[in-house]
Amino acid sequence: MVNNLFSAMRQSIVDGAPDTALALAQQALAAGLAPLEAINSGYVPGMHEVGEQFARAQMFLPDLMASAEAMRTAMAALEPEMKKSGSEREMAGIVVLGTTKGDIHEIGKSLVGTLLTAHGFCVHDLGVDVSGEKFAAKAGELNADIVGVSALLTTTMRNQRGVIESLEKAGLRSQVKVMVGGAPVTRSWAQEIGADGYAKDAMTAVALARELMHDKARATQNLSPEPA
Ligand code: HCB
Repeated sequence: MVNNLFSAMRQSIVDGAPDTALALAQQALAAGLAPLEAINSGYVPGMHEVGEQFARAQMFLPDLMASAEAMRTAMAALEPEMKKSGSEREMAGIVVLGTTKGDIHEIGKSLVGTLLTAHGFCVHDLGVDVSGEKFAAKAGELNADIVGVSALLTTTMRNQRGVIESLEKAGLRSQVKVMVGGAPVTRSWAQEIGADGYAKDAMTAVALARELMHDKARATQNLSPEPA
């Protein structure tokens, strides 16, 4: 039965049908299904299908936009449930998040933000089309622990390197960890540009953010003077 629900969710995204996507999200919540499972097993496969059809010219930009709208509607219904647990926990770290300059894809980045919040991180989402300078300015202002940079286009991936350079210029690189993600991004790309980590999806981003916080804590302990 749950597989039928996932398959209907997937189809609602392919059809670009926000009303159906919303009704299915509400059905999932009423049935006690974990929101992240609905997203990962229902809606995200729909997005992948849409991307493939777009690449084969079987779908066009307006279709892509309708699918994105359906995805946003479903996420808006599921997000409050996902965020609930975060408010009761100790703050896990400060994250500045955004999609890099020239890129307006926001769905994946926002999902990462929602899950980080749900796991106790304090997330400042700068939105989309964000310059390296803006990332660095906000990271400095908030004394951020982590900067998360999303890129969905092969042309905008290189701006992730620009964010790291902006952090270096602002003298913040040693205190701010950088994690990168987005469909075309890989672990080897992350290494090439000098990022501290790569996450393939939102749950991996949470695990990575925790790991980066441990690294930061270890580095601080090693720097603190020996007790007299
Ligand atoms: Co867009 N688009 N798009 N698009 N789009 C892609 C990305 C293509 C791959 C589709 C294709 O051709 N197969 C393609 C890019 C090809 C390439 O560069 N090699 C493409 C193109 C070409 C374009 C335009 C250029 C089309 C045009 O205008 N001709 C244009 C670019 C506009 C711009 O940015 N300047 C464009 C526009 C659009 C919209 C506006 C219609 C819409 C976005 C709407 C919105 O976000 N509000 C859109 C969409 C929806 C897509 C696809 C179909 C889905 C993206 C998505 O939301 N995926 C996408 C196809 C695809 O990616 N397979 C297609 C679902 C989320 C959950 O996954 O990968 O974004 P995610 O995020 C994951 C993961 O990567 C990781 O965690 C997330 C959650 O699990 N993660 C991070 C992401 N960021 C992270 C940061 C971290 O620190 C850590 C982890």
